[in-house]
Amino acid sequence: MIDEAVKKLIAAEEKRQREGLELIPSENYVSRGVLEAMGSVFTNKYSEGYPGKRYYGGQENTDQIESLAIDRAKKLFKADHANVQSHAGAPANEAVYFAWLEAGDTVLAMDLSHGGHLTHGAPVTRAAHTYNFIRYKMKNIETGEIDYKELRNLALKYKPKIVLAGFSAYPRELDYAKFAEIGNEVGALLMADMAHIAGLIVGGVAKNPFDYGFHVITTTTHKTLRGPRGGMILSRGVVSNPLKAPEKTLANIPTLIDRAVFPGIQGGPLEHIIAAKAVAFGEALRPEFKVYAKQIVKNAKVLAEALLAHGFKLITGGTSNHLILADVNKSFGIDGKVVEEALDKVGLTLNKNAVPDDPLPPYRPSGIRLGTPAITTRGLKEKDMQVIADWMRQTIDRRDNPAKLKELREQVRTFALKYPLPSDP
Ligand code: DSN
Repeated sequence: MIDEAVKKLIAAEEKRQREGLELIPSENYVSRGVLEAMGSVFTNKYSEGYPGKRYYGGQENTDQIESLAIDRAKKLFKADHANVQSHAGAPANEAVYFAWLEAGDTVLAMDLSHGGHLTHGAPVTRAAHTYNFIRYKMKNIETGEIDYKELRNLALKYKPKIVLAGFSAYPRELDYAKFAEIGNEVGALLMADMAHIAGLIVGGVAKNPFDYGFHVITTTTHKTLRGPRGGMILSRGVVSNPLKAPEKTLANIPTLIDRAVFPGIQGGPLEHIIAAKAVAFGEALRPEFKVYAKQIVKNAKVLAEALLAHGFKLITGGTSNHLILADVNKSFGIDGKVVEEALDKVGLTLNKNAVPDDPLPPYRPSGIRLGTPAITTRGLKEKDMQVIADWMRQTIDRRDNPAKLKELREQVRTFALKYPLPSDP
């Protein structure tokens, strides 16, 4: 690498990742193979279109790499079709809206403060200016149960064109059969945003919405799936001819989605990222990945129990997946920003997060969100979760004592250094 300034920052970031424990539930550490593919000469290539139907020459290798990623993605999720060109999760969701909706159409999605995602219709997004988002919530934040009765009432009243199941801060499993029943009753497209739990689905520790009749799944590829930063759209149905605008019918979903991604909202695909997706999907197809996914969930359960024992009040009382949401305002009378910043000082990285119907503002919310995908990749097991919970409580209690924070920082560093990064040679 020639640029010394960039080299220095990459080294500093690698050191930060190595010497700390990554608890942000949407982050992970990729393999050497994924990193190498991302840094490959595929970054030099323009390849608008899809394998076999491109707008530029020289596609003999891009066609193969993209087809490989597509085939592996289909196998992983039992999908008929995969579009692996979405640059990230947000444009993947945007593409589905664009594929299926007309301006002003209604989407029924989870409320942001109850675990939904910004791209599920938060008023600040472009989608919210184009489409009409109606929000469902949990009935009971003690158990996390969604209010399915209210969801059905909303569906019958507003006749959404899309019923969207999915979340970025919800620690429980959704009842996809109920979603499907309600969505089918009003003739809606059943869309699942599985960005957080894609790896858990592949690992068999979370349900696959396709098994319940969902039509579309969007996901990121860099969270539990442990691939490069990117997005993907999976669907049921068959691609007819992506160069022609087909009718908006369920059978045409794959074609509509391909056209919505390109030329609808994106230009040239990132073939180096698609190459890295192919590598990650290959890794996820191996039996070891199932072991990894199971361990994520085991670790999360034990971490949740340890946090409860330390006085953290957890939204829904625990977790059934990889993520935990704690109301630190209710637990300790401080906001999530204070906790995030204190934990940063000792090398434990997580994010502040709103809790359901949060009385505090988003930049200083009541909660923190954490999870186990990245630390599980590092090799941490159940016994280590107790240690992390202890450190978290000590850090919160002693946050105004720089000497104690320094001592804790050293403990975390010494501990973290025992666990290599998967990209280490
Ligand atoms: N930013 C992602 C997350 O942290 O959950 C969602 O887009």
